[in-house]
Amino acid sequence: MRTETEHTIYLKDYTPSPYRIVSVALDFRILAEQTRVQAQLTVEPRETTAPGTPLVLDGDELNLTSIAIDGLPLVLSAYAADANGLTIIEPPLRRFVLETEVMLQPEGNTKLMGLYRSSGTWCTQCEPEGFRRITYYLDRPDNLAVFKVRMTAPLDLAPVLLANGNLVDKGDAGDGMHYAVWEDPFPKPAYLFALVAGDLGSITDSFTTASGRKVELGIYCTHGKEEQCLWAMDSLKRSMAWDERRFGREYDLDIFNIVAVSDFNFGAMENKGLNIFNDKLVFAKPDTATDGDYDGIERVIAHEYFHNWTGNRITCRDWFQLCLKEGLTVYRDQEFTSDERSRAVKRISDVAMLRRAQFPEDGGPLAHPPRPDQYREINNFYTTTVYEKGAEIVRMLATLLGEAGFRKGMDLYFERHDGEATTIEAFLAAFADANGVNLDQFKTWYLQAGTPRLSVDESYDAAAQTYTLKLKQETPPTPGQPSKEALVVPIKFGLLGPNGSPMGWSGVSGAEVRDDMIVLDGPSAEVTFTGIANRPVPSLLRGFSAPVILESRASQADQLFLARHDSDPFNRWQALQDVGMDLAVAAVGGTAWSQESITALSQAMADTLASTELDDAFKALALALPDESLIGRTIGKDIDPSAIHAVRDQLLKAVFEPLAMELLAAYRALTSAAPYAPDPASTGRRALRNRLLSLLVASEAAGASGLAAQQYAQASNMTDRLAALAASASAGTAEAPAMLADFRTRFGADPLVLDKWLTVTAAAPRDGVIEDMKGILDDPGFPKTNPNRLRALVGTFAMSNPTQFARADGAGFRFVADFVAEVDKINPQVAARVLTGFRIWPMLESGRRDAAKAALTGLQNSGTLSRNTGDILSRMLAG
Ligand code: B3K
Ligand code: ZN
Repeated sequence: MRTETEHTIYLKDYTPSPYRIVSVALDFRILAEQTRVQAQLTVEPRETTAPGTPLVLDGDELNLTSIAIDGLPLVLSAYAADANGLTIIEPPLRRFVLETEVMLQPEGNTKLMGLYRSSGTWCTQCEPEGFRRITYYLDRPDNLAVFKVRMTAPLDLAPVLLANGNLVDKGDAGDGMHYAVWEDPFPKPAYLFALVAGDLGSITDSFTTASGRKVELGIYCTHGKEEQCLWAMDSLKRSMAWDERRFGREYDLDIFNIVAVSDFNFGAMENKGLNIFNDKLVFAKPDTATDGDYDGIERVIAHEYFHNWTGNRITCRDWFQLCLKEGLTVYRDQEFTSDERSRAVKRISDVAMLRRAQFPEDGGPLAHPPRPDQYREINNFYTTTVYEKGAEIVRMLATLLGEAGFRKGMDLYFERHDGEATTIEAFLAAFADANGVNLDQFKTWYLQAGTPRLSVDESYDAAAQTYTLKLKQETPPTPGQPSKEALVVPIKFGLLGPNGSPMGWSGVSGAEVRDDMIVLDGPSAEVTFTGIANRPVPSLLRGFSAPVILESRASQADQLFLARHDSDPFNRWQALQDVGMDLAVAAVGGTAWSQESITALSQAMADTLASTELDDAFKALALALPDESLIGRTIGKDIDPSAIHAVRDQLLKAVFEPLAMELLAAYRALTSAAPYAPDPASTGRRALRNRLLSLLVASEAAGASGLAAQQYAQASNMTDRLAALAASASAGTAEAPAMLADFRTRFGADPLVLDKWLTVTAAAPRDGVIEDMKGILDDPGFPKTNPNRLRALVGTFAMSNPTQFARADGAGFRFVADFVAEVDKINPQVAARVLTGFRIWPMLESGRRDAAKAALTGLQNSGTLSRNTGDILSRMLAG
């Protein structure tokens, strides 16, 4: 395999730069064909910098057209410049101003990093290393500088000119051109730089901070979409208020702008005062956006806003520390959603997501610690391990320290490090110092990859009235980390008495036990409770208090007891999942289920549905069986996705078909004529109703497929319409093809809704889906440069259609590998991300494993790959 320049960066090699850039003045002259960028960088050597130390600036696909220091042009021998960097051989050993000029072609920038054009709008993406595609710079997060930006552009093409900070000047520049000058008073790393120039509509609002400062808020978008930005604006204002209430953090500039663009490599970007968003995370109206979309918008608007303190005011010293800002900010956005909506439902959804996305990463060839210690391509480390496992680590910190202790730590972190670029060590030190505790062992969570397995054995001694839990933790080896250390695992728990009420104890020994939490900090522990009059049923790892795989040998009877009685809603949900999982795993292994165990699970599902104490959103999550990939991973090796698919289908039928009458009655009772609103109660009602529909369809209950077709046709909002379509397509009902065709015609003109059609198409487990996808991709009108379209189709296929992606004949693997080779030439980030879908390959049965390996090897031999794709591919094959 040939890849672009191969080089590995190590955390241990971190050194501060010998020079600092303290202020930046940028002048952009934007024209239809090209953009000229003039930069004035005020540079200072450090006190320790030796005379003659060169200044080495980063560049990427740049071409230098002029260069001067303190106004004097440099002679050729004084510097070395190429597309990938600029070296000033012997800079002055004092403060000086370096002036450079480069010419950019944003129009042809399909990588969507640096300055590019999306539907005519000029916009930027700089994190992590995109600023070097705009000008030569110290493109590393520990260089903080103040930025002043002047933009000149044609008035007709770009009446709106935005950058970070505050607008300080604007006016006419002659010849149909106009200009604007923006200044950001907060020193920032270059990855937070942003500008936007385009012909955009907007909505405006304002927010008054707790200390009484008025902030002007704006959301910019394609003309005509303004009213679709109202939910995003509402989410922004609630986020601003929440961060004041919960963390005492106020916004710090007079302006906060968001711009929605249609070509974007991921969700959104937290540039200081000028967030840029993938439009799918801004636009919402009831007939084109689902409850899931509304939820995603609220969450990501909050996430990017919260970065203003956790990421921007305090940033990362180097990219190894990425989870310092990402894990922490995900934790903050999770807490926001929990406070705004249902904490239990949020927790269950987040854990389901962690298991679906992060556990397979942590258990496969791409496993890495939340804080990695080496990388070849940093873009490949914006992973669910860094984000979601990173958030779990922060959550454990909060669990161990308690809410007040956690807040003290956060306050000290802000107080100590505001305005700095810092590290995980500094973050942990703030919590340790604020609470007088030692977090040295806790830090291992950041350094060690792999999902720990926590096994539990229990025994009850009736004579002695003691109850003992034997706990053991073990983390399996991961690439580059053959042996693992014991972690600090907070295990929230409760003991349930015979009638389901909490059971107390008179004494406890064997491990640190605080009220409702066992803190396991060694490889194993034996915890004995005394004064226990009856054998209790243990509820362990309540609220999923640590990101581990809990292996308990609980009987089905105990699990169903927990499903009925546990006061912890997470474990009530978990118990039902576990019962379904045990039955599915046994059946795949050839052990047929007993009618008794099926009846017991059906009855528990029926009771859950009928409960007056549980809410609709919770019921929607509880009335489900574990998904196919989770069943596969629980089996752990020699997986045959088709066999799992078949078993899960049978299990669904066995459990839910007997309940068809109840499901249908509940479905009917949940019908509402109220106009669409995205509030938690209405969202929960729709979620449950649509869950019932999908259970009826999947279990092939009489009349169910017609009911879905009817819901599809009569739906008054996208949530209900898409749910009916997805249920029909995934079950392959007779009505599904016509519904799909109708959806395509009805919404084909709206790209974000077209993505939903692409997703449903790509996720269908039926034969023929690969041919259909080829047809779609080969259509000359299909936009191969748009990440949303590509991810909706091929990303969905590789990540969420195990039966077809991992087909025994290898056609799914070959299709994705060919796609990656082609798209890698256009947009390496999209290609590399889709390729990660292969991470399941080592777990597959041997025939499929060989087919996957052949496809990966074929890709390896297909020609030059980008560093992004080459890095994923080599780790995939080595692991
Ligand atoms: N910080 C950005 C992600 C940048 C991804 C670069 N490949 C958005 C976020 O996490 O908030
Ligand atoms: Zn983030």
